[in-house]
Amino acid sequence: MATSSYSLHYFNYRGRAEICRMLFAAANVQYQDIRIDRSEWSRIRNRMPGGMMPMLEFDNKTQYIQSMAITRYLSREFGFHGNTNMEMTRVEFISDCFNEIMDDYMRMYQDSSGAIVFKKDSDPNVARAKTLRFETTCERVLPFMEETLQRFDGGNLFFMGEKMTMADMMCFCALENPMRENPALLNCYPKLQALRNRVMSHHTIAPYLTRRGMTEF
Ligand SMILES: N[C@@H](CCC(=O)N[C@@H](CS)C(=O)NCC(=O)O)C(=O)O
Repeated sequence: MATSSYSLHYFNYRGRAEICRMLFAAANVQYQDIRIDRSEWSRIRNRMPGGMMPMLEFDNKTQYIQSMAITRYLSREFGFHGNTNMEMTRVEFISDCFNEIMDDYMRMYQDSSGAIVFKKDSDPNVARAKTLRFETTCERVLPFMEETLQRFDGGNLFFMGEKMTMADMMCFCALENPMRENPALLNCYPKLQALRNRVMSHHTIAPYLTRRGMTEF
């Protein structure tokens, strides 16, 4: 188990940082959850590696960015990854599939420079093109994920069987906002729907979901 002290830097949103917060909760590991106000961001951006967040800082010295790199790191540290190279590849391809949905969802709320503005583009053609891209990704990824889950012991457990991994938590996080916008999104994917319920009621995640503050994104 890691002995580092961690601070996670992101906006006051769930967004791309929520998977990391869930991993900390699932592992019961303390960290500083630093939430940057949008009004402070232009002042801080130049000091942030790569000018983006989330960023995970270790022991007040080492700083890493890229949400999925951080997610994989925490999953390996805390035991929410696979045990073998093959298992890890399964966990990662599933997580990356859900991250594609996350990427295309977030893109709908970014401006032309890539900055997150948390509203859809004012040009309806641009907004429509981004929405179409997001919907196309969902139509491609979700049936494949349903099938991937089902092929493993009938899909009535987690993606890796008895043990919850980052892949299951990504299924929960990446679909949180899309499902708030379209509650019927998983109607054709009962195994994924049930999996999300298993994540939500997991003994480490349920108390976290109750105590976390809900944000729009
Ligand atoms: N691929 C990166 C994307 C990171 C990213 O786009 N972060 C956004 C917030 S979700 C950001 O920091 N944007 C800077 C800005 O809005 O100016 C990751 O997964 O971490």
